Amino acid sequence: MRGHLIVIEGCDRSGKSTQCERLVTTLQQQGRKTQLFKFPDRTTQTGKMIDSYLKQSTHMDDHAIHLLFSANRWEAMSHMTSLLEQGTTIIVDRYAFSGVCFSAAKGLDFEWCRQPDVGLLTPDVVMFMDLSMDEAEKRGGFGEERYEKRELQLKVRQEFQKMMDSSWKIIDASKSKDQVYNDMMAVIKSLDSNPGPLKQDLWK
Ligand code: DGP
Repeated sequence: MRGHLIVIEGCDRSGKSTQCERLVTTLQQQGRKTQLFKFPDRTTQTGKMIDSYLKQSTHMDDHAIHLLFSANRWEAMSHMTSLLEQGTTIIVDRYAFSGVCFSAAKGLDFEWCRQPDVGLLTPDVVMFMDLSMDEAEKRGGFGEERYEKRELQLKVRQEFQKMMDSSWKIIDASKSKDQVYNDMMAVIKSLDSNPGPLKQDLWK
């Protein structure tokens, strides 16, 4: 039986990466083959270019960097497909939804932003970690990276709200770490244990 593809989305500072790591550890301890993927994956060639852009050491046209973020996702698809088909569950820390919302928040056309990611693997579930901007800022504020600014993050939040549909699971990320973790585990437990064929038809 194939593994589940579980996508975790949210604005910066919502606790995504911490929770993703804990979920992967728990699932592995429960004896379930599980792997974490994170986008952007800063270790690949495209990822290194993205990293340098985010750290503000290089400038790039907004469209060009969007295509690079998308390429960074595409280059992981065959590896992800074979893992899922071999029964490994994958937790993904950010996916194409972040891609569209960040670039649209910068002013690029929403439909244009979706196009390069059309045909990616379709997740079995998307969890959105919801946190108000005030709460996010209380958690130590934003750092030095290019997108870590209040005004842009507010726009990203609005774009996420436009994009989400009734299939998304909204997680209240203002709760305690343990409560958030329990809510996310409950979503994972509720997934169909026999998820049917893998689909590579995002947004088709
Ligand atoms: P992280 O390593 O999770 O902090 O993500 C780095 C930043 O990149 C974060 O602010 C969100 C942003 N981001 C992720 N994917 C995309 C994308 O496809 N396009 C754009 N423009 N930004 C993205």
